[in-house]
Amino acid sequence: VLRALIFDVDGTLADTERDGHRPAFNAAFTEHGLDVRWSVEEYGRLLKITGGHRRIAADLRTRGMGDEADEIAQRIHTTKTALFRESILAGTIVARPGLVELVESLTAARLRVAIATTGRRSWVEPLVARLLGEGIAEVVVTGDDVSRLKPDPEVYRLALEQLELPASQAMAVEDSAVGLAAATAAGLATVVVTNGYTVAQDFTGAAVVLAAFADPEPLTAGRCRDIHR
Ligand code: XBP
Ligand code: MG
Repeated sequence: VLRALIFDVDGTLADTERDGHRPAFNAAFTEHGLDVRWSVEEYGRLLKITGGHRRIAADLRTRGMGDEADEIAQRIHTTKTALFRESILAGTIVARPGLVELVESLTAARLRVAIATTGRRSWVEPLVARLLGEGIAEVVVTGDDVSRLKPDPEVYRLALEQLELPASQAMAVEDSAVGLAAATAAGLATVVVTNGYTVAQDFTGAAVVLAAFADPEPLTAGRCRDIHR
């Protein structure tokens, strides 16, 4: 039986990569006096590297920076995290269409809701509270809580542990191939809801691949149970 849905955040709850992270990374580069600007195309490629700090460090290394890349990346990422948190508190990030209705359907059907993301807790918590409602996600596991980021399954294993459920009683909701790999390695069936950045990726092994939460028919608790069976 299905007891819980574990949601990814970036690209799944909202189009955060497009509307929030990329502009915040670019603003942080400027603030630190670096002549780096990630285009949509370039950022799409860089998304394979999970974790903002690792993403910056990898890019700085391809620009010829050596040992100092990690430390500079850390500083830029601290600025980026603060900027992104501010934009969340200002209300600039909105839920993907159909997400709020899905979550309402889940809580009405007494299905539990959890979060498993590689993002940082300082912005994840206010964003999740804002999009889903305060206290709706009973478990929130972030990049601060694990030592290995997706595609490693650690974040999903920790979420299951905190839910006190076996993988067979939960399902993941993801937007990317990296996230699908993490959830699958934790033993979870996975619903993939693609977005502009991920639509062309390979989702072999997903329980179902959808282009939207609400289109052509709404994803509901009942449909989640059918997919899980
Ligand atoms: C998202 C990430 C994160 C964000 C940036 O992956 O990899 O690193 O892009 O957030 P997923 P931070 O959707 O699989 O969780 O800067 O806080 O890392
Ligand atoms: Mg994602």
